Amino acid sequence: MLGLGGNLGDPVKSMAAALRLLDRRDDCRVTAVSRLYRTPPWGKTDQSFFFNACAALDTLLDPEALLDVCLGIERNMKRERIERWGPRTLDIDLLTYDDVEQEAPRLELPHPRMTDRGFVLMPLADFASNLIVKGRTVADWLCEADTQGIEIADANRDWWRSA
Ligand code: PH2
Ligand code: MG
Ligand code: MG
Repeated sequence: MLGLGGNLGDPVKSMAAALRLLDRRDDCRVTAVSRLYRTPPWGKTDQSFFFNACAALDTLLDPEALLDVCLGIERNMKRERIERWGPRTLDIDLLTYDDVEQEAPRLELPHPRMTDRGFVLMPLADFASNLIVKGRTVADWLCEADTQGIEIADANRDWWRSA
């Protein structure tokens, strides 16, 4: 599962382009995409609203190789890593990979903060509410998460094919 987000430039266009790039690869296929959400900034709150979405991927790549592909796409979208949790054109996070649990410094799985972020759990619940993460379903985690201010920006699941 992937989480996508951004709040600089045209984040919806960047997220859509990223999903299309992944889907076009021989070794990846996008199998589900959430609705598109507009979300208040989390962590560092003095920045613009974000757009967020999640996607499911079938891939032949192992987690680290998939991470490299995602970082390459972020770079192509001219993401500049200026400050932690700061503004970004495009952020692609690996949330889960099958049942892999690892604490590798480069890539921790499941994503360590996904279970308390409404902007991840809400889109993920669109297509994976029964997925078990750290012992509980996405729907269960979502019940306890702060989802205040999160709005649906596009309810059409195909938003990424044309944006
Ligand atoms: N990403 C962050 C920090 N804060 N807030 C929202 N609403 N959406 C994000 O994707 C996001 C954030 C760091 O990756
Ligand atoms: Mg992130
Ligand atoms: Mg990231």
